[in-house]
Amino acid sequence: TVESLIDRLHREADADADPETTPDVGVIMGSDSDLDVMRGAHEALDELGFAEQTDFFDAPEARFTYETYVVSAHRTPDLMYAYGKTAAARGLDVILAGAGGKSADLPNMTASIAYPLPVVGIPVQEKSVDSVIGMPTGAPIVAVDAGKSFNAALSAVQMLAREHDVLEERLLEYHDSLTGGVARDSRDLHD
Ligand code: RP5
Repeated sequence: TVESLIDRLHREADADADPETTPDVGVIMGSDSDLDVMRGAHEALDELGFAEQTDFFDAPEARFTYETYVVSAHRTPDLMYAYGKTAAARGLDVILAGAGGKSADLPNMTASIAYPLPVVGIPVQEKSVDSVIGMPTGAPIVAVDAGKSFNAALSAVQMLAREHDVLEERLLEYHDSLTGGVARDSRDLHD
């Protein structure tokens, strides 16, 4: 039930767990129908060596991990509030939040609730863009264009990389792999 999920989040926040073992990135979305778009965030995180952590108290081998939750601003507002409020105490460093529809309120509400933890918002559809990015002055959100969850995850890793040199190296390697691809495409055009 939603109540038991909320209780669990609070227990995890109160556990004072070793930050090395807690998820670093929280991936949340308004509905499981957003998963197709949000999978891009998983792909980027996987690409950069993150592992999915399904049990808060049982970290996988990988040093950097992410967790995934479906949290609806409108169907489960109490869960959204609990997730945002406990995020920092649960050891998260950044949240990726995606939602669709014209009332895509999960990213912007979570950004306000979790402040000052950074939230990167992903409009799942074109019509969700205004809802995600339209924040009042003083209530910030970082946001990407519709559907760009892969880039949202890269932005999140850029934030973490200020603290972790190894992530900076992985981001540079990833960038090199792209430039290599462009160079190859260009060469192929001229062959
Ligand atoms: C939003 O409403 C969700 O983020 C989703 O994109 C959209 C539709 O949700 P479902 O009706 O498919 O569950 O809150």
